Amino acid sequence: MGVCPSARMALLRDNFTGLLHPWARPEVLTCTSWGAPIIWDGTFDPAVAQREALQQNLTIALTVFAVGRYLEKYLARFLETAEQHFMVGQRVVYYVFTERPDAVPRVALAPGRLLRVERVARERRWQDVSMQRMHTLHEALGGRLGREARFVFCMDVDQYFHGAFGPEALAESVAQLHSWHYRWPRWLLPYERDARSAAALAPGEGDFYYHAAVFGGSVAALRGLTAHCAQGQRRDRELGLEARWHDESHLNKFFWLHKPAKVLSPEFCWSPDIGSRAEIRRPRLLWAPKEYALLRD
Ligand code: 2GW
Ligand code: MN
Repeated sequence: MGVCPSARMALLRDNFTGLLHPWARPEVLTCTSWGAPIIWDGTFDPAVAQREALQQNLTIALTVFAVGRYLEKYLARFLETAEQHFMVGQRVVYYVFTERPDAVPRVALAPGRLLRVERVARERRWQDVSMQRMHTLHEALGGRLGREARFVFCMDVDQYFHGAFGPEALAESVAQLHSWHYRWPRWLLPYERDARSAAALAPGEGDFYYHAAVFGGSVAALRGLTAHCAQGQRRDRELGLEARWHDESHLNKFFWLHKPAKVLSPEFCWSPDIGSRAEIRRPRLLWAPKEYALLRD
């Protein structure tokens, strides 16, 4: 791809890039058509990103929902590996949303890191557990979470950290390339296509297919994102509709309308079922195995 001049300009305005070297990965796309960096291993210097972030004295929040069986099945490993890899050396506050605060595992936290547990109601349908997250996050961002954090990452719990996930990933708004879809032609991407849905993308629309398991940004940007998605979901429900991939469909619509300032390569959230690929050098999050029969009842 070589150097992308507009991306270089965007980088100068972005404090947490860690000196990007888009030319370090000539075999992959390292910059979007609107000039946002797509960060791949080797295109940034983690030490520089770390230093830049420390100078800003940031608090970075990580939100995760663990409702029903997902708590026992996934939460401990998610948090334990986050301690090893997520924003190590920065000030971090975890927000765990669950209907059973007492059952949250006690994970030893490094200095400068704390965990808050927020109680949420348990939805009846699993689709609602997933979709309700946007509304709950919106409220949280308007409250204590929004006051104490400068940047926030929102993640699925059914995954675990496997490599450093540091401040190079920070930006005003951050979207994650979906590991199953990043090589697909645009017309095949699983966007919502029913024009009646708030999440609908018409043929020819859509930049990438983003994975809702990881998104982030400033508090203000995420207030906008969560409001957009929650409202779209509510509107669809009133029409008796539900988007194809639930909250993920609405997220993809949002990022079509409001382009992310930074895009994470599939290395940041990789599915081991895909197997190894030359361009996936160092996965940072890995999808945990699913047992649908056990979990989706
Ligand atoms: C969700 C689906 C079926 C059965 C259970 C659940 C469930 C989800 C649950 O019982 N408890 C729970 O806490 N969750 C939370 O919702 C948890 O944080 C989980 O990671 C998240 C999304 O559900 P998940 O991970 O099962 O969905 P995926 O992996 O198929 O995720 C993609 O598609 C979803 C929408 O269908 C979301 O957009 C998600 O962000 C995407 O990664
Ligand atoms: Mn998931």
